[in-house]
Amino acid sequence: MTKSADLTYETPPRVLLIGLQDQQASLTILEPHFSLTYASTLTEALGTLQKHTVDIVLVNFSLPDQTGVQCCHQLRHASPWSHLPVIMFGHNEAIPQLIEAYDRGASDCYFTTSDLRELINKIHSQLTLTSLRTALNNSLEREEQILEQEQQQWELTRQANESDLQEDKQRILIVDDSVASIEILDTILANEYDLYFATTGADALRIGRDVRPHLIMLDVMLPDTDGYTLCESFKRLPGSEDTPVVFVTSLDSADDEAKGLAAGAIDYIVKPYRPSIVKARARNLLELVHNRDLLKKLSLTDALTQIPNRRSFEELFRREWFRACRHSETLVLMMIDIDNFKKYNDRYGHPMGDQCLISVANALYQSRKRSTDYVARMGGEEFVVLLANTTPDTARQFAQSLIDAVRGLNINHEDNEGKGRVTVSVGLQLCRPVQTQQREHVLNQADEQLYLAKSRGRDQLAFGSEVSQTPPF
Ligand code: GH3
Ligand code: MG
Ligand code: MG
Repeated sequence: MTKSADLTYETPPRVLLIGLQDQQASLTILEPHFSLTYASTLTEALGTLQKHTVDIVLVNFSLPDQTGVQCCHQLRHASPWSHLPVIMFGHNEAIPQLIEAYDRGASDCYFTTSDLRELINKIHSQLTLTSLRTALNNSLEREEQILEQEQQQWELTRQANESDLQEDKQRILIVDDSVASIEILDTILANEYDLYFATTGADALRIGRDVRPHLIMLDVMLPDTDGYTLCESFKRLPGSEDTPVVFVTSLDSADDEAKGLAAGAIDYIVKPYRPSIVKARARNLLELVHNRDLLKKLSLTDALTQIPNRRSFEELFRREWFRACRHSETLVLMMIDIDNFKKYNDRYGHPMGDQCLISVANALYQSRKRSTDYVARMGGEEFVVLLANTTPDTARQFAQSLIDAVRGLNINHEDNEGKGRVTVSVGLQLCRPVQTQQREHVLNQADEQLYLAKSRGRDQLAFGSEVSQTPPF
């Protein structure tokens, strides 16, 4: 079934009718609208589905070897056809099975007491719904691809930032098929930078992925590709999108330069090299990269505790929410708040309060178990934890381990309701996100749970779960 822009069908939608041969005479009314194929049992229907594309299925409530409702249920679980809309078809006696039919995955039901034109309308409605759903899924898929790239980039940047802390030299990838050119650049730059060399486009991409250079110097002419294409490939390589590329080449026409810049290059150096110019340009560009990366890192890190900040959380929450919707996975949010922290500040002073915040942040951060477990400081003495695809038991254990970790710090707190040390309360909300739901709602629910934990005496967990219905498609 393909639909043209004016929403009329270019080819008639294909309807598979199961167990409806005896209705064939009356169902001729469908023929001007749809292309019909009959099967007498589910087995025969599955055979047809293997060979032909079908847009919608009609199932008789009574079949020779099983009930129509059973057949519908099995179709719903018969991947790759589980997405096909199923309309149940029956006489009046089948009406009591209506609820069961919907429970078992029927999209709609038609009873012969109604005009057959209603059946035509029902089929059209289901087909429209299906095409809308497909369009929605496609756009969700596209958005997910973008988010996944963002996620990869985020991870790579984080790893790179961590490894950069231990390294003092920035990395430059030099791509040139001329060994003489490579040697010249080596002489000019080797003292100040870590240099990596590639003589083909394929090698350059591989090294680029492994080494994550801070700067790429590209020759325009290479044996297996040209520099412009390679530059575009680097711009698509996760983690390299923002790495500056400089063309180094003996081509010196204005056209070449324009082409290089259009491909995403940031600068253009013409051979033969003047060492002072190459050095100055490399230094300027690398300083730019360094400052940009630092800024990005600072903007996502909490200044006091050095763990991710609220902005970082909001970025991640958006992504994880989307992923959970897409895969019908659970998401766990925890709001964590230090107990009687105002009194801690009052007794021990603000600087000690800051030290306490740092220790608690570290304890929470170190409690992460999987690479996807996420901890951030929301602000003040409040933290947030996000766990993807987690069972209630694991979530509960995780929350308890956070409470224990903070208790285990044994930070003296005389005014904490007799507990003697610093403690936290945790409000946990487990959900199964759906696209139609506001994600802020779950944050509020976790906050409500936190309020409960506080009111029940602090230093404890309050657990909320609102696992929404899985959508029927
Ligand atoms: P509860 O157990 O109900 O959470 O009581 P509480 O005293 O912890 O909560 P309240 O919201 O009344 O007080 C929070 C305190 O956290 C007040 C504020 O001075 C302190 N605080 C927030 N941010 C910082 C910070 O960055 N450093 C320090 N030292 N204190 C902070
Ligand atoms: Mg608070
Ligand atoms: Mg508090």
